[in-house]
Amino acid sequence: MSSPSPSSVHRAFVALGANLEDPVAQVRAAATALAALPGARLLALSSLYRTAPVGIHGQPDFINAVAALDTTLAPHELLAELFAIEARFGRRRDFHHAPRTLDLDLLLYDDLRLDSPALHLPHPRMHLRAFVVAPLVEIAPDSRIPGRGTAAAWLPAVAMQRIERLS
Ligand code: PH2
Ligand code: MG
Ligand code: MG
Repeated sequence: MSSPSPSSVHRAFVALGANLEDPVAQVRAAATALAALPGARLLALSSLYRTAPVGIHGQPDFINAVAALDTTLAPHELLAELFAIEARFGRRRDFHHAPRTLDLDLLLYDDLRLDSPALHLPHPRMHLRAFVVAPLVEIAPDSRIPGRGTAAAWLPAVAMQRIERLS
């Protein structure tokens, strides 16, 4: 079988997160930036969620959401575009888990499993984070995480994490 042509369309899911400088506005503007990406089409954006920081202490709550995209970009090309948007939003990488104006994480790319130095697919911790699983299930109730079953099956495992859907 031949490999897929580079211009074929792929389904990607991206996590959006911010906890600095009007995070609701940051996440809304980031969704607009995703919609404007050449080579990608924004299919769906979840509700915005206010979430307790996971794995870090003493930081403000986050605003999180998940976006679904159709894209002709290859995984590393899409990742580069996400980093470019983060940079435009003033993201600084002062230290691991530093508070951020905007974090864009590539969660899923079709059913691809990939481990390269810069990119791991599916995102290795996505199934353990209510701030990813809940918005993902909202926009794609049947979505599957390669190697981990359905996203919805992970909801009970993350039920103790504080998350509030904004109206
Ligand atoms: N991102 C992290 C670590 N912890 N917690 C919440 N609630 N939301 C995030 O986006 C988040 C986090 C690393 O990127
Ligand atoms: Mg992240
Ligand atoms: Mg990130």
